[in-house]
Amino acid sequence: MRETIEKVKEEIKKASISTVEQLEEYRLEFLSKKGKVPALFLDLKNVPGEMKKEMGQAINEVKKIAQERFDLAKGEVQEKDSKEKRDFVDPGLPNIPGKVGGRHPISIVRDKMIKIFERIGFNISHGPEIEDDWHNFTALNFPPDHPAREMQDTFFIGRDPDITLRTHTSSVQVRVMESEKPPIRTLSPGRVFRNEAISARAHCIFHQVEGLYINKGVSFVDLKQTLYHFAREFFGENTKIRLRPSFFPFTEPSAELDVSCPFCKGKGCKICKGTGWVEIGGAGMVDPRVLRNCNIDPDVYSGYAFGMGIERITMLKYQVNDIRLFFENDIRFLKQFQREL
Ligand code: FA5
Repeated sequence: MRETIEKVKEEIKKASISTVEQLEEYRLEFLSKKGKVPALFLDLKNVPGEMKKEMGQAINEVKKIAQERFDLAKGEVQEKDSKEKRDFVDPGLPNIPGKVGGRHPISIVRDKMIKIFERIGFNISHGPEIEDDWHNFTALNFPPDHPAREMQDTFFIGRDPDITLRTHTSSVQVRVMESEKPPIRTLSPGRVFRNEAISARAHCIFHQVEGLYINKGVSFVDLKQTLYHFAREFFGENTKIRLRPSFFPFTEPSAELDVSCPFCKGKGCKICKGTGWVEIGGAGMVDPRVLRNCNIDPDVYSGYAFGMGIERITMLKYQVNDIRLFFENDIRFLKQFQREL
């Protein structure tokens, strides 16, 4: 009997249990009702009375070892098995369609605008978003302390009143005129900043597209024709434009640019507040003082400039009723433009 007990004990120790199947084989061989450990208990009845106690203890010891070995192996095997299941990749499974990002509506509209102007000979120029007073105001004929500066509430960088975040892309006009000789025909898209209360129609960060054409004999007719061309290309061929007299220190004469409402086709609706027209920007003939500030002789050259708000144009194009949606990056909003190019 003693030998049998020792033999079973050895077998228990040597049994290899590294898979779920081996664990089950082990359980059947040693612990199940017909297993080797319960069999030892059955054999106990054949042991002479005086040996029973000692043999009983030895068998209980084997049972304890067998159970401990089983519990330990069970933990290890189950952990290994679930890791294998987790790591398993079935190469035959169908592909999960990946999520592809789309372009932001402001970028889509900016690029549409660029394409329209590039086709009629405009090149693209850029300037810094952090500007000095000269390029943002003074060269553009805003005299120091002139109330016109308050038209565009300014963010200053630190305490230096000379360094600002540009309030409009007209600052790029100045940079281009300072560095290039006419003829100049350039478009400057970019981000601008104004210390304004945020509402559904206005933001403190927005985008503009500036246009500038300087040459000999440029007139208001050229300006009007260019804006008309843009409006028809962008909003559709039946679009009309309207230039309302206005004031900008850097253009003379100056005008606000309206397009016929793309929704009601000029009949009057909620979007255009019943007027049939919506404003998209400002424009005018470059003031001779601005040309002189940039070393261009106003007796030889003349030019026009215009500046349009990209957010406002995008809102009209896609019927977006709140400008804040462009900055919130809500995926449900942005997804709607995914198929646009
Ligand atoms: C200007 O910024 C002039 N620099 C435009 C210009 C350029 C006139 C060249 C003449 C010659 P204005 O402040 O009106 O003008 O802004 C132009 C356009 O920017 C507006 O028509 C509007 O479409 C947009 N815009 C202005 N303020 C905001 C704002 N807070 N949020 C969103 N869009 C705005």
